[in-house]
Amino acid sequence: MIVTDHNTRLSAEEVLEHEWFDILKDQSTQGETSGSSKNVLESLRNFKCNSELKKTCLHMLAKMIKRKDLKELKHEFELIDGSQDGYLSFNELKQALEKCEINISDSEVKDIISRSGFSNKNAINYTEFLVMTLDHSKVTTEEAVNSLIQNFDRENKGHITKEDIQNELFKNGKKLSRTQLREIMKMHDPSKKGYITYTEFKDMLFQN
Ligand SMILES: [Ca+2]
Repeated sequence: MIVTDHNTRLSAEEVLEHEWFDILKDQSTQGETSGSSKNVLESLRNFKCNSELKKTCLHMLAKMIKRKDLKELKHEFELIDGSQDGYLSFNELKQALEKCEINISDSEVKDIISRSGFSNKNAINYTEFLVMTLDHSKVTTEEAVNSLIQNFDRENKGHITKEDIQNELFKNGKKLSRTQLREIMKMHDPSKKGYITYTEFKDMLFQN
């Protein structure tokens, strides 16, 4: 194209046919043919969250993120979700891990799925995938956490009671048993005041 003589210069069509463009095309599709990124799969593998409250909060925070900021993770999810049904099944996950040469036993793959555990015990949905793979420090911004607190403390009491937690988790698809609720309070209200302060709530989200 930099040849000045128009008789010998390649036309735009000829340029597009040139092998140099084929190399570029190959590079741009390489990610797709080699499967999903190893670090995404490692994040799935390493995800642990013992608190049902924290897990639900991370779900709520993940839903607040703008779609355009999730392009890459959405693509990663689609690469693993071979059947394109919106769920990562045992087989799909195992296949993706094998493609990335991550050696993992069947029971560990099952364990990854059960740890995502929110809606479906046999597969991982997109929001669960986001919770497991997102950089939590980017999700738990001051602004997002304050807005989350407002969701829990709708009456603006200045703290969060177990009823607030029960109601909010229920709205987000999680029906807590009495034992689960007791465990949450035990974990996040260690001084047994009967409520969780904003500081305790933030500590829960900011700590790993
Ligand atoms: Ca699927």
